[in-house]
Amino acid sequence: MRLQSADQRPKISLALGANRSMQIGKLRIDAPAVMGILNVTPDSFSDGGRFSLRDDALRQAEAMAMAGADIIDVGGESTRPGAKHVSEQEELDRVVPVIEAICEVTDAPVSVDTSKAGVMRAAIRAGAAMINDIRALRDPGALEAAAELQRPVCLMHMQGQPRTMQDTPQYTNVTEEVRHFLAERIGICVDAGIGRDLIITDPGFGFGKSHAHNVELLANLRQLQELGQPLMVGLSRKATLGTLTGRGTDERLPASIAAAVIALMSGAVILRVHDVAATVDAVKVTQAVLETRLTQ
Ligand code: 9MG
Repeated sequence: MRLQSADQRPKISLALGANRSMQIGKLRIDAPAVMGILNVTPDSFSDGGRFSLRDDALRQAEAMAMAGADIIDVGGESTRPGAKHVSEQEELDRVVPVIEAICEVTDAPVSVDTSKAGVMRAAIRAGAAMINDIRALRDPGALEAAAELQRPVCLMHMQGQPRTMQDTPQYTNVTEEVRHFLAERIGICVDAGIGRDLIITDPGFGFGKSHAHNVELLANLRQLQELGQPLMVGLSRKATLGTLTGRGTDERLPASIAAAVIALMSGAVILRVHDVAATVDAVKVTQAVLETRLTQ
């Protein structure tokens, strides 16, 4: 049995830029979309070997699709500060079987969270519909691979590298510097042959940003709409929400929902989250208000 992808939510005209629309696999992005996070790393699941890792990941993907996830983001390398480097072969071994298995059971498009050109190519061959790159296609060969694959790609801002990015993040004006970086990357992608209808942007909350930088970026998120590309936001359970609430990672659902609603009200189109069902409800409420505003 194939699982249904997200239910039909009412559509609103979104911040997709002038006359632009975006398609991710079978999903038309004409309403806010919820992207469920699926980390395929041994520390994310019971570590009972490769088959069990794949089966656990598939079960979680099915649960997210049933809960209303529009997209499932599969990643094989942890991006947490201090996380160990993973070889290309190891990343391939983790994500490719999981992507193949998910594509067999659901129509929800799969995104591959990677910076490696070889993993991008193999993931798309396995059925992935989108690339999510925290390095915005800056790693060797990534820009060329994305141009060749012609799939939607999320360009994320990050200052530094995951291992050290939280040591001393520094900006004069964080919103302006993130906007400038993303505008530059969009230009480089367009010059390489990646159409604007394939480009999503993301400010990269928590990636080389202090707590104050994250709060300032969220407060000014609307300014990133000037880029004219769909905006993706990942704040789910992040440290900055822990700083604001004093809560541990597993207790940050209310704060994550608050952040998701603020992001939507500021023009975000894709929310990358752990808690799909709760976020889908929050999207429905927020969307009803945004639509009513638009029609009044
Ligand atoms: C992989 N990953 C972790 N956090 C993320 C975020 O905020 N955005 C995107 N695009 N990817 C992320």
